Amino acid sequence: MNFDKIDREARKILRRNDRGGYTVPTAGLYPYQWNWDSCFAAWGFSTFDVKRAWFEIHTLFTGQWDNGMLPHIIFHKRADGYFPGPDVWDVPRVPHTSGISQPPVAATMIRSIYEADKRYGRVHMELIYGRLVSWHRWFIKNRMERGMIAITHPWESGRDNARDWDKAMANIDPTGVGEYHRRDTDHVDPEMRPKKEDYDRYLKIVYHNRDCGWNEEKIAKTGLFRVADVGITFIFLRACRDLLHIALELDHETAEIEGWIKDLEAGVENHWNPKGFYDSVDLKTGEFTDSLSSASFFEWYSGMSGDRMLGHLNRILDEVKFGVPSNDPEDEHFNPKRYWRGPVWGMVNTLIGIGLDEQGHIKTAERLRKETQELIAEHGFYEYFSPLDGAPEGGDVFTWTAAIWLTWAGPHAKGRF
Ligand code: 2M8
Repeated sequence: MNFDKIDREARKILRRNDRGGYTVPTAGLYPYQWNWDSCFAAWGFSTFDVKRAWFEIHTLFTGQWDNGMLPHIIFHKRADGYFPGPDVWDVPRVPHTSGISQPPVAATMIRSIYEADKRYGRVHMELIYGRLVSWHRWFIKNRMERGMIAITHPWESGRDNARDWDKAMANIDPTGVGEYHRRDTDHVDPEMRPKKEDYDRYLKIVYHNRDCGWNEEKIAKTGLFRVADVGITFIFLRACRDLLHIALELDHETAEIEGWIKDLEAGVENHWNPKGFYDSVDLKTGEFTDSLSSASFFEWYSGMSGDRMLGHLNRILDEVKFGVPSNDPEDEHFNPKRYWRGPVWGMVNTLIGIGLDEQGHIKTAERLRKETQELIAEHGFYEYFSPLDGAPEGGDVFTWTAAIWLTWAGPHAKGRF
């Protein structure tokens, strides 16, 4: 295997998906700047072009709202081929954005980019710090419930059609969404994408929240979907720890962030499903979602050290050829092809693997890293892969897959933040 060639290919993909200051996840299927994809892109760039990495971050934050929210898509310039575009979201600001957020990996990635070159990064870190804090405050003010972080749309989780949302989605009546033309299935095999019944509900929630004027208080009272996402709680807890680290480094006040960390650490307990795993909670019904997804394995990445998910992780790794599937293979709805209901995602493995490594589970972390390396080296820089045979799925020439090759999965990667 010519790993140098694959390294070069990964760098080329980041350059190729660069639209002048921001990186698209992949041409065609996702032609705009996505929040967490962009953070992974910046982290990837930081391995060979730290200036470009910071540029990505600043461009992302041009989309930040006055209330601190960092949207999940920034529509810098009009592009064909994606639905729902800026007209559907109807957010009255420039650059146009969507009206919801995404997993807050930014503080963690930015810390790493800063550490790649502190001399160059110092002034950028100072500039971006306040913006990061205001995004974190937005989560605390609008989304924290019992120490867990709520999402108001499945797209905010980044795991769009995960099993976690099935019960909550079934409670939404999709009547009235009308006709629309999905563009994703023009690019990718429909078997690998969410179903129409999911899209109807995705749109119903967007229309409702848009009719609330994207007002978080109104959405909290009348919203159709409100689930405490175990993935976001873990990711946010980790991000708060990294934000604290940055605050100390820059000599800023830390009490507020320390308070958030304490509340989140307590909140993690509310994600513990007595059936024996970390789970999301439907805040409208108070019920656990009863689904064991890959997000439950962010336990270590979040900095919690209970090893409570270790048994399930070892079991699942033995049940599939390539870990970690986005859904438990023993679940009756497990589907190795359909998006977030079974396939393996390289960036998810990265977060899980880094957490495992940090907490001393070196062998398991290495196993996961090698499996991810093999997936990419054998099949290419795809969006996701089958956990059963590694078959490539979704979009090709994918930004975050290239980024994590350079930062974690590839043989020349540092393998940590
Ligand atoms: C997927 O989500 C978008 C909506 O945000 C979509 O399917 O249209 C998810 O995998 C999400 O996590 C990701 O950020 C995005 C772009 O890669 O695609």
